Amino acid sequence: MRLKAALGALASLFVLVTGSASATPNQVYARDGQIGFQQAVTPIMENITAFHSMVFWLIAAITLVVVALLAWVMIRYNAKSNPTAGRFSHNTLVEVVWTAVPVIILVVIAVPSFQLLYFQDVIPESDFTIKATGNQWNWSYEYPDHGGFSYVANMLPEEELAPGQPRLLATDLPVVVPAGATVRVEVTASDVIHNWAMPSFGIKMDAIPGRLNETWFEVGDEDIGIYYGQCSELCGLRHAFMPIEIHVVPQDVFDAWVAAANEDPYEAPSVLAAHYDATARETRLAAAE
Ligand SMILES: [Cu+2]
Repeated sequence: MRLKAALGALASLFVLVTGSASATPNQVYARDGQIGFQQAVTPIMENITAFHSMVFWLIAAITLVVVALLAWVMIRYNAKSNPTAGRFSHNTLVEVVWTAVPVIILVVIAVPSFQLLYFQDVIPESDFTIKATGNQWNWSYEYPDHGGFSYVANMLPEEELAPGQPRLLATDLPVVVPAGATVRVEVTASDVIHNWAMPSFGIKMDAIPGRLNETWFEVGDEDIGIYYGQCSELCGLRHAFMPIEIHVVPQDVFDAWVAAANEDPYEAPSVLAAHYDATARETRLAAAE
């Protein structure tokens, strides 16, 4: 925690010294050398992270107990320190304990595990729906509640990346959603099985031809930014090159983007670029004052 605060202070110092805040909004993807999950920005991912931490400490405790028992047996009961072995073969109390304790531990894990499973599975009342279709090898998206426009999102080749855009993760046409909205996602595929996965949202949903899977997410105002995911089901030659890019933007930017997308979805990203430019200018002005 203290390290995090120190790093935060260092980052703001850097901004002060160089006089420029980052022109691009918060971008979330796995960094080199990163340990642990990506930043959790939905209730589902926050719950997954908490559940993971709980199980992690349980595993750590069990491992320590087993190592201690092994060490005790090896030191105390080896042939040298215990030349005459005991002749008993049962101990009812020990047997009851080593049966009951694992059962209790499993129940302790199962209860929150099922809670989490149902929390992910039951879609709350949503504000709108997005349909994601996996194709060999890109994703197409449809906004049925916003006029029904649709588009195909392809990975940006390395030579077309703008400064700051991550390699193998950025797409030419991102998914755009407003902050604070509960979004239902319908996931399917047109050819083979793909998987629509977004680590920060806690989503990993199979995209299966002829079948409609659904999932949901909600990202709050405090987590406006750009999130990256990848197809997570081995789907063929270019499986590694069909990433998912989601922009969580303020409602007014989303509305402007929807209006533009209804005209021509392939021109709509210019609305986002204009928004980011304006935000960057405001940040620069604020820094200069
Ligand atoms: Cu795929």
